[in-house]
Amino acid sequence: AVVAPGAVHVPDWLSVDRQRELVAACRQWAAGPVPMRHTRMPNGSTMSVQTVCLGWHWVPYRYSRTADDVGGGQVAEFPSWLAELGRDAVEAAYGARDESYEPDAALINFYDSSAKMGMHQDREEKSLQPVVSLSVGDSCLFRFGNTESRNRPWTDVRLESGDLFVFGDESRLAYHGVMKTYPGTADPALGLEGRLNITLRVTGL
Ligand code: MD5
Ligand code: FE
Repeated sequence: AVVAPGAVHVPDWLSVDRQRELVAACRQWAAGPVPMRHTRMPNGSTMSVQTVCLGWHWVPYRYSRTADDVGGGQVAEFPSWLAELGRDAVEAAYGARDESYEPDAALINFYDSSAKMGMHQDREEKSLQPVVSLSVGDSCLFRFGNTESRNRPWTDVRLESGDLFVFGDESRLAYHGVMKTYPGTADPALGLEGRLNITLRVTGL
């Protein structure tokens, strides 16, 4: 479904086997070299979501190669199979393959039953290439807003395990957030309590 120009929701895109593989990969990434953690905001608060990054480490509001907020370790490399999955995702959403799409950063977000993410834009990337978003585990209420402000109008979309969302073109700089998750809605076969979201980005750095 096209939610807005360049914003395409593809429900049930990942097979359960693929989702299980992603859960296993996220478990490994969460263990290090940089551990998954609650990102600290400039005002001293911490995000309710827990995050681990590949390729480039994100802290508000920049990317770095080392995780200076958690010991300065080297960020894990961005695997080539994940870039290939990103090209498959862009093709599924837009109907055309772009071999030049080369994501170089991934943010893996983990939502426990009370985690959410306020309305924000993703503007640290110097490239306006599309962002690929993959959801695994509990469903959530995702709010897709506009490019002007974090206020209305917005479209609420329930994202379920296996769903793909691609944000490009005019939607790349739209405000968006995760209002809540629906605890206990994950397929028991995933062995995951909570929600994982994997975003693939082109930093342009
Ligand atoms: C999530 N993650 O479910 C969301 C979904 C984040 C984040 O927002 O920054 O880690 S990704 C949705 C997204 C990404 C980039 C652009 C746009 C939406 N957009 O233009 O709407 O954890
Ligand atoms: Fe975002």
